Amino acid sequence: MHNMEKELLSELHNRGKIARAAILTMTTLAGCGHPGGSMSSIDVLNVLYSYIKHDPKNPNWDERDRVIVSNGHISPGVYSALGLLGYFELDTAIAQYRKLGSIFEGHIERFVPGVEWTTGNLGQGLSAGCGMALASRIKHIPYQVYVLMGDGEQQKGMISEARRFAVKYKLNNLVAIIDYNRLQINGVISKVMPQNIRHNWESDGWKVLEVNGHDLSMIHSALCETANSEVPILILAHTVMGKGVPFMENLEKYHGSTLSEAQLDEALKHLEVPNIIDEYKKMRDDFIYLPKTDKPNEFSLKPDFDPGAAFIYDKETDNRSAWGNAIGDLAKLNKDVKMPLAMVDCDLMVSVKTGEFASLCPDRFFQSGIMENNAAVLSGALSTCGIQTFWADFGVFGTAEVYNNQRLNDINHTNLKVVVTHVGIDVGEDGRTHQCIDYIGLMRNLYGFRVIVPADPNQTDRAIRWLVNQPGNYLVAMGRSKIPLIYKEGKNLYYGADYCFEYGKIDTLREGKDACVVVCGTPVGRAIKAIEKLQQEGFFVHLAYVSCPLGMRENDLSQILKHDLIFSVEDHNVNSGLGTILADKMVEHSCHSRLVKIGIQNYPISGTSEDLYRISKMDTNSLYERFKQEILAKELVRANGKKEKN
Ligand SMILES: Cc1ncc(C[n+]2csc(CCOP(=O)(O)OP(=O)(O)O)c2C)c(N)n1
Repeated sequence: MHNMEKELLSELHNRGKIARAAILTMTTLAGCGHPGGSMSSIDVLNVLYSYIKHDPKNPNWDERDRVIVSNGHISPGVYSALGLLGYFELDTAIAQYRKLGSIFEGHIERFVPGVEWTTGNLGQGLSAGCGMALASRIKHIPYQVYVLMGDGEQQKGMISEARRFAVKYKLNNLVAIIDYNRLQINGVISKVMPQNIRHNWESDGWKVLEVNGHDLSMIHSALCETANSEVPILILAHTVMGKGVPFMENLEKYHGSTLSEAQLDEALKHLEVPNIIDEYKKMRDDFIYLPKTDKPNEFSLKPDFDPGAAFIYDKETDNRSAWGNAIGDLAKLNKDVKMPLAMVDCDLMVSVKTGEFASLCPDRFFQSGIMENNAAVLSGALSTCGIQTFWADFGVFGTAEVYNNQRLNDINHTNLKVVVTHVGIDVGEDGRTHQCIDYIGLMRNLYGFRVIVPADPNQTDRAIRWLVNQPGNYLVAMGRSKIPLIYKEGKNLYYGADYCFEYGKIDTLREGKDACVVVCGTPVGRAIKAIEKLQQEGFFVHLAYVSCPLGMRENDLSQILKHDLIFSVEDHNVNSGLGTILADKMVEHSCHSRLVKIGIQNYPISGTSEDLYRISKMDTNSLYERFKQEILAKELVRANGKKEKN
């Protein structure tokens, strides 16, 4: 038995009252928010923060224990607990809660000192916890990770992914806590969606401790018990929604509704805390909206890897092999560097070419199985802990399957490098579920993600060697097949030994004045052949390769927009890929040229890549014919115009 000292117990008892008063005041003041779960979990939060190793004056201390609050809607509870510890002024949080421009947003944000992970989409916090717990092991910095969740939240399937991952990797520095108040928005959890929480966790291999989540000593004892466990532990904390104010207790309506000012007065009397809402009102009025300075750099990596020497490919191969070779080489060269490289895989190691990395760095290769949502968030979280983290998967699974997880990574300013293969229609005969034709459109929605689509194995090699030293979130996309190497007209490799990757640079593969073809992705080889065929007939077409569709350099773009006939060629959804981005750019630049968007018009069918490009009219011959037809039509219009003038 671990007895809490009397003094601490009484301090925490008192803190519970003040925190509850703060929760109620800030939610009444804002007229919205989630007081019920905040009050059911505040005792757990207060005891937890009194127990862990942390320093409110140095919130980013490397050795601190991490607390992730997965049920981010209980922000009033989190702000109250952290404010009382001196992470910031509690009065400021109360006054500014949910006000435009304040850091004290409706759901907790990583900008708030003491908040480790922005949450709000339920179910994702345990995976982030897995990532941070792994980081402690990789970096040999001993700390504990605690993840608080709601009980309704347990309905999310993704939590079971994280549970299994934690057990597989023996993350005994990870402790989960559930605020078991038995209510969620629409009522009793057993009616909304029955579940056997204890059984679910135990059957996945977790040890479960049950406590009264309002008994401070009991919570403390349970936390002490987690210290030397062989397996990860769940503390199931039986709590009461709205605990501390009798007229609020056990009512689901207080999940998300606030008290009137009169009710607040009554509640504060019960809590024996003075009501100073008028002072807070004034402070709130005085807070003026200032555009929030997003601080991605604060969370950035400062990588300093040896990028090694380029591997030069002079024989046709696939981009994914070039990626696998490059990351293997980087792993070899950077074995003893301070910042580790890590790789996450989802049961596709052979296809996504991470085998060499896995055998070189078995302790930094993590197999998440067919649990992509978990993989996305855990690798995102890992990447925020000073670890250059790569996650390799098929295109559909690394983007569409986990879109919201990537969105959360983006919001959290992670440093994740997602490397996806089998994009576009170059996926073999797997059919439409596996044809990742929408990744550019999806990633374009995520303001911080950058996308790189290398043209050939040589550019892939150089892009990966460049990428290893970049902070921030990137998606690198490549197809499945062997593709032709890109040559200059003089037959030297375009991306040869003297080539360096530059993000945003548009590569001029061929010069010409009759039209401009802009390509992104695997069809580039076919486009080159089509243009060479036209050249033999005396048509000279400019060919630009866009490897960074979301970051095209303005200067390079102007070289494209000066043409009066522009084609976009890509094996992406024609409604959301490169062509659409180009169309936007043309409008922005008042460019009135004709744009012909060649892309994927509908979900394709199963077939070899060659067949699919043919039926999608992106084989060499179809491209040649389309280019020629448009050039001739343009010339005809011009000739007719001249005649009319004469
Ligand atoms: C993925 C996701 N789905 C739905 C919601 C909307 N939502 C917010 S809180 C909540 C209920 C959560 O219940 P519980 O975990 O028991 O929290 P408590 O009511 O105890 O605060 C729901 C459905 C959400 N935030 N995230």
